[in-house]
Amino acid sequence: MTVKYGSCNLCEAMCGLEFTVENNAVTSVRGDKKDPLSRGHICPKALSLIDLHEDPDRLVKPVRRKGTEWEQIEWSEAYDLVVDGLVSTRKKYGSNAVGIYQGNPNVHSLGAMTHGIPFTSMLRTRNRYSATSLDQLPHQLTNHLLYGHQLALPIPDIDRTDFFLVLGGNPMASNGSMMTVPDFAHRVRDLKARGGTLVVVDPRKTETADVADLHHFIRPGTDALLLMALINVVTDTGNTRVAAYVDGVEEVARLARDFTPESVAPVVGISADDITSLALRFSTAEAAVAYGRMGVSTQQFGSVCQWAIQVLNILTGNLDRVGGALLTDPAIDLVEKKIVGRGHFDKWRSRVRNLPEFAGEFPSSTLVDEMTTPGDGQIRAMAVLSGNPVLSMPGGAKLNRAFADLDFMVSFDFYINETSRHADVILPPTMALERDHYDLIFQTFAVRNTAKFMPAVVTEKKGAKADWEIFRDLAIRYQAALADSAIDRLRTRLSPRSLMTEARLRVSPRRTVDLLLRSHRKGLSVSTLSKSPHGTDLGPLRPGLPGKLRTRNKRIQLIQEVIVADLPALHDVMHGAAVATGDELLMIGRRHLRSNNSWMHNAPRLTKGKPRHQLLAHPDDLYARGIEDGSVVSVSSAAGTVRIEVQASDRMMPGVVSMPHGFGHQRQGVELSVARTVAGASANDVTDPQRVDAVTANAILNGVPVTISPA
Ligand SMILES: Nc1nc2c(c(=O)[nH]1)N[C@H]1C(S)=C(S)[C@@H](COP(=O)(O)OP(=O)(O)OC[C@H]3O[C@@H](n4cnc5c(=O)[nH]c(N)nc54)[C@H](O)[C@@H]3O)O[C@H]1N2
Ligand SMILES: Nc1nc2c(c(=O)[nH]1)N[C@H]1C(S)=C(S)[C@@H](COP(=O)(O)OP(=O)(O)OC[C@H]3O[C@@H](n4cnc5c(=O)[nH]c(N)nc54)[C@H](O)[C@@H]3O)O[C@H]1N2
Ligand code: SF4
Ligand SMILES: [Mo]
Repeated sequence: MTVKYGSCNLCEAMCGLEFTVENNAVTSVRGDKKDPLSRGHICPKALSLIDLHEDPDRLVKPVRRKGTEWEQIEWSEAYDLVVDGLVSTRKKYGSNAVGIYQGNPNVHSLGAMTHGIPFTSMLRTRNRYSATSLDQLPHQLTNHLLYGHQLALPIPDIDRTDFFLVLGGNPMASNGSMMTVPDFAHRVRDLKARGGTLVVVDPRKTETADVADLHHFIRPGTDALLLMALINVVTDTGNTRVAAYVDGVEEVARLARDFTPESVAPVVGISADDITSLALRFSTAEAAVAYGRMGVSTQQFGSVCQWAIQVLNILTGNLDRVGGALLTDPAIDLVEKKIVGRGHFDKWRSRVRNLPEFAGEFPSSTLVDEMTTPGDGQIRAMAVLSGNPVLSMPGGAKLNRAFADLDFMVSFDFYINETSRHADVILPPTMALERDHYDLIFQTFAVRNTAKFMPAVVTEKKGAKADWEIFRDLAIRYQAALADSAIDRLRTRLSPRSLMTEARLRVSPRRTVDLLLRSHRKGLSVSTLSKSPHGTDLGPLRPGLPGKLRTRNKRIQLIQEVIVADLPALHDVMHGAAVATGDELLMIGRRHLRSNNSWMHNAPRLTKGKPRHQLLAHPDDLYARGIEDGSVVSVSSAAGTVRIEVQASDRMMPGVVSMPHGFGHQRQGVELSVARTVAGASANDVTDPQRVDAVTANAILNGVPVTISPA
């Protein structure tokens, strides 16, 4: 028996783990008390890493679909099929005919970061989609506009703040997002012990609201009005302390002038007095920070919300302040060292709906259009990398049909899920415990600077391959297959460019991390980090502006035309443009500690106990519709209808219902290897791909008008 240390990669919290390993099998998982960031915290999902490793349904070798049957094949045969499918589509219809979706787990896998990106770049398609536009795109655009880099995200200094305002996030369940914060509960306890305050704004009284000092219900989709009113009070009362490198303060005050607490109150559902008091408490606190997550990003005014949150922090002098919001100093600094580009916006537009790209990706809400609308540039083949768009994207039912109609499809996944079941070939990588890990992305968003390299905890199952090996092998074959003749192939292979690419692809993720560490910080390497298996503490967040700004003039311009252009629509909402009418309710989403997006529903440790998929609704809303608690209801929107059990909950704001996403595995009676036993419907059969954030076209997953009736 040996004890090994590492980190969990299932969510953004990066909890340190202690594993007991016997005969190449993990027998127990505990929180690592010596991890400088997570300090022993874990959640139930960490234990399910064992379930995942042992799961008999998990694919270890590639499979090929024959109608509705699956046949296990060798890696080389699988590669040939995939390369042939992708290359022949490209040669026949052009490179944009191949679409790519990169799902959430990509950012949690080192190999996908180091080797997946070079592979997908090789496909040279503009039809790139990812979870970004179902999630944090408004954050990335705001970072890009205000701070000059899509990943330059100021992180709440939760360990030292006096006043923490959380809008549309539920870190008690999600363990933080765009803010890596393991052990949120203890950090809040410490905040309160030093006399600090946590305020939560959410249409549901969440687990985070339960530990807050104050919770305000808000009508879904109206946070931008609340934020503009907060800015209104702050500028009106002169409670500002603005840094010398900020431009546009007066214009912001002018833009906020109409959005008085009194004008927005009836629409947002928070009284004018409460709004004023919130603004005053926020702006007079020694250090305060506003933070907004899924609930305010994936809604009608997602971009205005994320911009306004930054503006509020900036105007009150809380950007770059200890206890405010600070840019991080990760050991591998993706921003400073330009490993990730600064991003670009609206350089080109999508074919069917004319929607803007961001950083080379189109909004996921239009993937279904690009797949189903005939014409030059229509997507005929898809590569889905660790994702499940049929359950994760608005318009899931239509997407389901669109995937079935493709000429070719490959999924990189270790499960046959609702999406990969349409693939011609599924390429399964090894899972978390079997591969080296260094968190390139979430170190950038963490509430404390730390670094950890985790060597694989167990050796991989026989015949399995790590994701980076799969991308390497495919990329090398793909490059060769693009050539038209044998002589051409030889010439391509021997060209300096492809030799270089090939050499780069052959460098393992471990070696890549080592090179990056060495070139970034004196004294750091994989070998030095390995000497501190619990992780290396690099200290609390530090101020560093304007030096850390990536804007060209090293200043922050608050007034951004693309954002300001959406304010007239916000005015209309304030002046009565219907948020919901008549019998309509507004549907929002939620997450649960024991559930992880669209997967892990077959991990016995997680799925046992009470069901968690139900539609939550206020008892008065059920009573008014003659619906009984526990009965099955139809939930309908302009986009579709599902049937789901309803649960009465006085923790819901009246007029609002909540349905978690990632359920609805039993589609059309198909046998999948995931979650045969978990009930529920897919929220994304109800969300509408036609309704998007006007600025970025980010998906609207919260504040979806629905009607419900007894089924
Ligand atoms: N209605 C609604 N829809 C939503 C959301 C919402 O709140 N409401 N949330 C959105 C958000 S924030 C996100 S991030 C997306 C998530 O949605 P997706 O991007 O589709 O990601 P997951 O649901 O996490 O799908 C993960 C798939 O990746 C596989 N996988 C896991 N680990 C690995 C790995 O290491 N390698 C490979 N190759 N595969 C792996 C799993 O088996 C699973 O099939 O959903 C979005 N959709
Ligand atoms: N256990 C668990 N943890 C996870 C995940 C998971 O699936 N399970 N997924 C991970 C991923 S991919 C992500 S992106 C993060 C998300 O992390 P969070 O954003 O913290 O998680 P959510 O539960 O989606 O919280 C969104 C909150 O917004 C509220 N809300 C909805 N509409 C509105 C609105 O209009 N205004 C306001 N103010 N609030 C609103 C909802 O009620 C909900 O409480 O979690 C990550 N962590
Ligand atoms: S909170 Fe849970 S899932 Fe997230 S990293 Fe920690 S143990 Fe893993
Ligand atoms: Mo996400």
